[in-house]
Amino acid sequence: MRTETEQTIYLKDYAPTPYRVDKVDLDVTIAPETSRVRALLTLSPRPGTEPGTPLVLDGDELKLKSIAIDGSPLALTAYETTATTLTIFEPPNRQFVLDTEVALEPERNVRLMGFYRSGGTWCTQCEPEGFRRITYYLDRPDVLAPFRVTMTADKSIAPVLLANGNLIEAGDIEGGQHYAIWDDPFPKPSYLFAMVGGDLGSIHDTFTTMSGRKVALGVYCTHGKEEECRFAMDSLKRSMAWDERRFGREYDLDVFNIVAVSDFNFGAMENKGLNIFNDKLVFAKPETATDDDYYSVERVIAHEYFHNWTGDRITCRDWFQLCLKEGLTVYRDQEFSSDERSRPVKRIEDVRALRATQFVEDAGPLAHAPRPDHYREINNFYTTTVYEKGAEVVRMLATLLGEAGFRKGMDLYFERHDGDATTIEAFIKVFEDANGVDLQQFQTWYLQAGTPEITVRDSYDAASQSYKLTLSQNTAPTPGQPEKHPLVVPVKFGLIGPNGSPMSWSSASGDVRGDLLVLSGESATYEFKGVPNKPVPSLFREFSAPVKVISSLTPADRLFLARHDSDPFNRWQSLQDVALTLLLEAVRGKAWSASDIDALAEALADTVASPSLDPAFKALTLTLPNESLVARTLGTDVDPDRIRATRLALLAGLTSRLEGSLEAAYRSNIVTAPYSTDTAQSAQRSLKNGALSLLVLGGSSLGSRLAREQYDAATNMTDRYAALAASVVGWTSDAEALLGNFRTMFTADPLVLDKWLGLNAIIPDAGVVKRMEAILADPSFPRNNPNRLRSLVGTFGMGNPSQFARPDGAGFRFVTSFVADVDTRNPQVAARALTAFRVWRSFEPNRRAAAEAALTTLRDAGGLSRNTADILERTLAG
Ligand code: 0A1
Ligand code: ZN
Repeated sequence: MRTETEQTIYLKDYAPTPYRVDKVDLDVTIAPETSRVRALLTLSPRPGTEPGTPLVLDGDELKLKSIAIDGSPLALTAYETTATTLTIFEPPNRQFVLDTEVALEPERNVRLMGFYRSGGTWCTQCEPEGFRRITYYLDRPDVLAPFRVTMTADKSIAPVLLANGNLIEAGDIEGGQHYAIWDDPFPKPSYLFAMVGGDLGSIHDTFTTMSGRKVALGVYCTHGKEEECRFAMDSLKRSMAWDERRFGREYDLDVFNIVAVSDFNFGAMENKGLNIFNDKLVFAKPETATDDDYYSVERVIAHEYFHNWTGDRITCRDWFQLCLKEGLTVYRDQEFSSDERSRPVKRIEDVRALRATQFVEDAGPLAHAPRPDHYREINNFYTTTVYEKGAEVVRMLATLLGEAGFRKGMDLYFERHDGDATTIEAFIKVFEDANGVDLQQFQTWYLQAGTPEITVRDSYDAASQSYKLTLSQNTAPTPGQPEKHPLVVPVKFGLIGPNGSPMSWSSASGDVRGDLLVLSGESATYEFKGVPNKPVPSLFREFSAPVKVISSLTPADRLFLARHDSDPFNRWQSLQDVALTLLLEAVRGKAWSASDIDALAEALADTVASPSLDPAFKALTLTLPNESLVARTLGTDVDPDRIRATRLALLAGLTSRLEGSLEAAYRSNIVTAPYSTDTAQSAQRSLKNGALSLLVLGGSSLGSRLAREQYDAATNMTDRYAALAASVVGWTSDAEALLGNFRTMFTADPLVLDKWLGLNAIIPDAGVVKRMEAILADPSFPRNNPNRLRSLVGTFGMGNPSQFARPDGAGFRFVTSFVADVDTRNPQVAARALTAFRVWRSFEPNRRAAAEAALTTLRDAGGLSRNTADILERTLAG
């Protein structure tokens, strides 16, 4: 039985390695079944290393074939291998070359970490600890070295040989073999290493950087898919131009290649000069990809490209600092998407996703700080807290410092830390130094888990024309962090007068900086003088901080803001809050009055009819709080069936009042022009499909008829999928037949199969578990492909709350049995699927007991991977 202390790694224990790597020279022979990696590592003791200090390299499932130092083979007594290490007892006390050779079996590597084969393509995934599955190494992010890689393979099987950096030599050798030598002059940690060999198609283009250098760009894929890579290539070029414009960042190598592979544990990977992508984030054509798919391709291409500076040129000192590169890079990709498309729409979408994932994580047993201080399994920290909350923290920094101050800090970051493996503290310091401010308290955002709750109180005194706002903050305890400190909370705000216009004031007291209130203590009062009437406050405009707000606004105030606020985010938020309040009241047993529904319906109708609002914004307004949001807001005693019934009743009430406006919105947003991914066109589709979805879910027979017609007539996937999804979520009488038709129409396309699997998983019917069991039991089901597995089981756990949490426990057991099975092959996929249980304690007692029983059965069966055991133990304990 492993113990807590054996497993846990602490930030406070950080120390540099006693040896550094000066140079890496790899010679890789790729061949079916067994490949070989010979590594020549030039190593030196760091200053201060005692002579005779052992050198301990990481290794995982490696077969050592030979070992030598400076050309002399090592005696058996001079070294030792274990399952996870290679130790050289007494390395030379000067620079030396360690020469090892290992044999690998990439075809058998179904964990998809290290060197593996996807389809026919050999590829790698090294972040965070995959390089140790390729060769013995100091596999940690603060060991930086220049790499040179010679790859050799049979030219007929692998005509394409790619690695990081620039290609410096290539040629044929006898016996049908060929080789390529790639050299990466930028010192990098091993997690950024990549190589690819295979028979691939490709498209090529060039980008001329701001200093006039020409960069050769390539996107590689399965033969026949080349045309589907054009949008990815276009996104790459736009990303390169944006990073120059917005952050002054120029690309640094002569080539930038992207490879699409079908088996990949994540979205994509930022290996220096050779990004490897899950093919679902590269391929796009109108018949099989939705507008959302296109935007995901654009966003992830940008994200990985932006890592070249925030991740590769400046990397992390240790894995605790993961959000140094991830939070910052997500912030950068969010800004890119906002600049390329609609800023308010992007913000609303991001906030919705943050609340649906990160707020849930933060409220449950897996809560952790953006920069945690200990972990058992680093793979379990590629979380929404590290990524999305990490981005929110960077966004708050930008809000507090202003655009120019933020840019000054970023410039200093690139100047001061280029080539470093660094920390959150160093990141904060550049903003302090560039702006002459103290950000020590702000840094707490990185160290503290949990979502702060901000309570708002206000009062108006007509006699003195004074308006007072009092804000107080509280963060509930999270696992391992019982005590919380006050945070620096930037509150973008405005005051709105009775006629709906912005109100000004003659003087303000408290920490008011233009349109920003700053809350730093537990509570603060801001007083505005010279305010002629009682205003309605619009707080947290643009969602200026990742907090929950308990406000003093009445439903009438909210409806007023929904009409008059100049901030689109808060207009959207206000109607969501009105709807959420109604849902919560009804779930708690309070009946609605017809006038409550009338008022919400009227506000929605006005929004939809407004000539000045963006159709995509209108579509988001029509998307009312989902079942999970209601459950999360309730927090305890959750009965998902009751929530679902209540929500459907509200939608029915609204739809019966809105049928005319929804039909008008539907008909007036039909796009007749040829399909394009252009923002205006996709906005129209989103409004049309949002109206359709509300009609169907609200039980309108017009809705289901339109859905069926749209499905049949669709010429693009956005419309076809929207019609199908509405029918499935509303479980209309057509749904089953449409699902069958969809399956046959796209049998040959695995990425469309994922859509079908995802829809099967969200069927709101008691038959869903049996149906999924049958799908998984089909011998032709690709049981090792992460996309397929996640589309079915991941979607079920996160997207079908009433069936996942069935009172009989069958939904819970379906997921735990799946986890037990997949864990033996791909622990990362298994561990992630298990995180669906992060909400288990919020259920009412029966369901809670059923969830606990499923989890304890999984634990008692034993034999779990470290990944899955870590999630399981934390989930049960928290
Ligand atoms: N750095 C990547 C994320 C990533 C992490 C682990 C992976 O392998 C299991 C793959 C990718 C990113 O932020 O996109
Ligand atoms: Zn990233």
